Amino acid sequence: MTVLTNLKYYYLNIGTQGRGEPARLLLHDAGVPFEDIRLEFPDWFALKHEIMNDYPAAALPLLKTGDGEYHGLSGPLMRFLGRELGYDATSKKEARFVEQVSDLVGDWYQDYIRLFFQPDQKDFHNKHFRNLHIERFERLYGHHNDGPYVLGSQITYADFSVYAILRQDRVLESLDKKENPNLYRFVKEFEERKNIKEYIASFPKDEEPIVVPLD
Ligand SMILES: N[C@@H](CCC(=O)N[C@@H](CS)C(=O)NCC(=O)O)C(=O)O
Repeated sequence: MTVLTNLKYYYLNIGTQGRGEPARLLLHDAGVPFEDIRLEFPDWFALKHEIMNDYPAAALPLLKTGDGEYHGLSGPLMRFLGRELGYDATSKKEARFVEQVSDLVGDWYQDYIRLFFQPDQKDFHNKHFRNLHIERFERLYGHHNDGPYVLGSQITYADFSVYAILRQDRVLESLDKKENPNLYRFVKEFEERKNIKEYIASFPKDEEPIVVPLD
């Protein structure tokens, strides 16, 4: 817990979109203050070259802790925060399950983020990938029947990532109680968490999808 002071959190300046949002959600839920640094691309490229020796993965999201350590990339970062802040599974078996959920969120982001570069692929994504991901997570959230979180009554770091990707791919807006009861229950409970409720109330009402021009 001691390293989680003077936190600097770096991600691209793209609102609540992209891989940066899960860690923000978790830090808000935990009530841990952090400097939320949102970079334009040129600023990121400058920083990237500055920190490459210490952080050769050199990609975002990135959390710099008060002890000078770099904690980068969404999966490992979320796991780190989970361990440090008490959002991790307690048994090895459950820890494996939570890691699997986290890994599958990464796949969903990978599919979705392609649309930042190829927005014309949206219909293809919706037809071939979006439903596959929704079905996967509906099943995962039904595995521990007591819910509402993916591990049952205990929230873990993966839940923050799942909420963020459901929002990113605009699943929240059309979530149907009958069709996806497990995800529905999760979202309802998650949004009622005190700090989360306050934080998401501050979200911009409508964010245009990100488009990154390729030359
Ligand atoms: N698997 C990594 C992907 C990391 C990644 O590609 N991040 C992008 C932003 S979402 C990035 O930093 N791009 C700029 C760069 O690599 O310089 C994760 O989940 O965090």
